[in-house]
Amino acid sequence: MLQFPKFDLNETNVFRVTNVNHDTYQVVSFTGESSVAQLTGKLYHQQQRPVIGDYVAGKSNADLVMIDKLLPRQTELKRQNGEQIQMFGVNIDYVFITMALNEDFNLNRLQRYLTLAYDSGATPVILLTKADLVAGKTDEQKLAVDSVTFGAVECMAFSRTQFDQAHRELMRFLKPGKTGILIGSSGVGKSTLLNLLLDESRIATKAIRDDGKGRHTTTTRELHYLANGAAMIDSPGVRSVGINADSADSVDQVFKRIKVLSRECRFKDCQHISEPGCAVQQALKAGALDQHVWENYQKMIIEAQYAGLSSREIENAKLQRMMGGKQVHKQIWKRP
Ligand SMILES: Nc1nc2c(ncn2[C@@H]2O[C@H](COP(=O)(O)OP(=O)(O)OP(=O)(O)O)[C@@H](O)[C@H]2O)c(=O)[nH]1
Ligand SMILES: [Mg+2]
Ligand SMILES: [Zn+2]
Repeated sequence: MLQFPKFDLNETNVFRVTNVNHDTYQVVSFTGESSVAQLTGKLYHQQQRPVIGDYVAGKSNADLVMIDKLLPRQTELKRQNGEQIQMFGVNIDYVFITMALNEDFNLNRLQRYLTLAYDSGATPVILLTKADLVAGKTDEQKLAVDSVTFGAVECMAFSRTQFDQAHRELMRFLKPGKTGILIGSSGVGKSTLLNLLLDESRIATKAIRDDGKGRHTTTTRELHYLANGAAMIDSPGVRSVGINADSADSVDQVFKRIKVLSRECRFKDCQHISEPGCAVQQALKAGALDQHVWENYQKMIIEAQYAGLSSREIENAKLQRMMGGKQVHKQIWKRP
């Protein structure tokens, strides 16, 4: 039996949304049984749509649940992208901000995640992963985190070899009826942690790329119930936190030098990855362009491109980028 909040309804008519795919939903009843669900015509014509973590009222009809009402939300984890609002999930108690201690470690980004979490009404918890990759530096990095949070946010560091400890620490929060969400960059180990809590490898994880970047293995948000009746939402790696759609231009302003450099590239549509005659790569090798400036530039461009898109559009854009990336590589290999 799952512990749903009390609503003024027969509990057999209350469901929780665990997955959203266009107009089709996956819901779970308080008995833990999951079904496919759709909206009734009446609800469909209203503006609001259920999102992951929502409690809804509906009637079970054969194998299909017809949702006719959205029930009040306790918390909403969202961000504003220009005019659009992107929902990460609702009715969340704990936002597990997941950040790896290696290249991913970034206090500015952490601060933006903390703002999102506080705005949502949920409690943030900071999970620092991959401690094994930064041996000896962990304590120093934890102090740096405390300087941002004034010590007011629980922060714990794990590594692959300390999964028992990670499990124990996370279960302190994930009591029956509680809901958490894992957010953070791609490849920081969100799905790895959730698998640990589910005691089985239900969710795909993938080794990160040689350049230390994640591969965007998780592409949809999904709510999973643990054996004890707590819930955890796994989400795809977040590209940006709070960057405005019109910042694509200002990014170019800040890094004007790179634009100037890229005019010298042999190919007009050079991606500056491994194309021959790439002026950006040459400048990097020669030390004329700082590797950090370059990495920040790439990140910000990608973030700015995704800003203003809905979560579905972002996922599509990500997929296209990944496929596009592969094609670029193939073309290069084919060149004599
Ligand atoms: N060295 C090390 N590797 C880890 C640790 N935790 C996870 N990994 C590895 O990091 C890689 C990425 O992990 P995932 O769990 O797929 O990352 P994710 O955050 O879910 O990534 P997306 O789904 O792309 O957002 C996997 O190869 C994991 O085995 C850790 O503590 N130390
Ligand atoms: Mg994942
Ligand atoms: Zn180039």
